[in-house]
Amino acid sequence: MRIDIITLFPSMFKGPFEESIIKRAQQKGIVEIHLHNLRDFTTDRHRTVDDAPFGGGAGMVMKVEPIYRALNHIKKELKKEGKVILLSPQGRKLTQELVAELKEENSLILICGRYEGVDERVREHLIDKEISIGDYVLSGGELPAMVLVDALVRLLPGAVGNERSVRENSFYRGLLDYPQYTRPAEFMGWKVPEVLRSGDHQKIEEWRRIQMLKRTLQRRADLLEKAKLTPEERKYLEEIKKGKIKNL
Ligand code: 9WO
Repeated sequence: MRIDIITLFPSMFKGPFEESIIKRAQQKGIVEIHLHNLRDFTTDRHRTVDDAPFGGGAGMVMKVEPIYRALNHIKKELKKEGKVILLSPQGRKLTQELVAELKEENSLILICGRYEGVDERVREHLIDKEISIGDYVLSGGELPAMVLVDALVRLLPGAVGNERSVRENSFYRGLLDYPQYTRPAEFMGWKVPEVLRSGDHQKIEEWRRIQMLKRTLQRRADLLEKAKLTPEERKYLEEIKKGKIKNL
């Protein structure tokens, strides 16, 4: 997959993209990430990327022309059309489901906003999707773009060992993780649940399933409405709700 990112701050991406999984995925050729400085697509002497809003008001708005020129430049480099995505608080909420949809694309072009926002004509004419990572005010779309790339790269074949599949699968199905422990078995008198040290893999599997359901019910009951549960899990969930299962 090829990902092009249009930003006023390309160096913000250096740290996160040059470590760990994203770094390795690039080295392996699983993902090709190209950063583009929006300022390089201006034509005036002052390299202007923003201007005052029509109609007045405080703050500045990102101009449409440099974004248009950046997109044209990138599209010439691409063999196939790329999906153009604006990171914005007004977009569709990023979920694991949406990430899984995006991983099917050959090429994505991400636009990071700054200032008070972008000229509406960018939305009207230049983009295919608008994505938000959540409802909070940020300074720009760069961190959201990094979040999207991180979530996406993990799903590309070969980017992560297959060890991830079971647990991320549980998240994908709409459930929270089960509790995890590692050595030592006792620290400061705090013990690891006996069942995990029993070596009984069937019991352990059942315990984890119940923990996932209990946690999701207690902390994120909203997830259960959409969760894909097996008939057995539905039965467990009913028993948990009735208070029949006490093992948390
Ligand atoms: C400004 C504002 C003013 C009044 C009421 C609500 C408001 N929200 C914002 C706002 O979010 N402004 C953006 C901040 C303007 C463009 C730069 N900023 C930004 C945030 N770019 N991208 C994001 C973002 C946030 C979450 N997910 C994806 C992108």
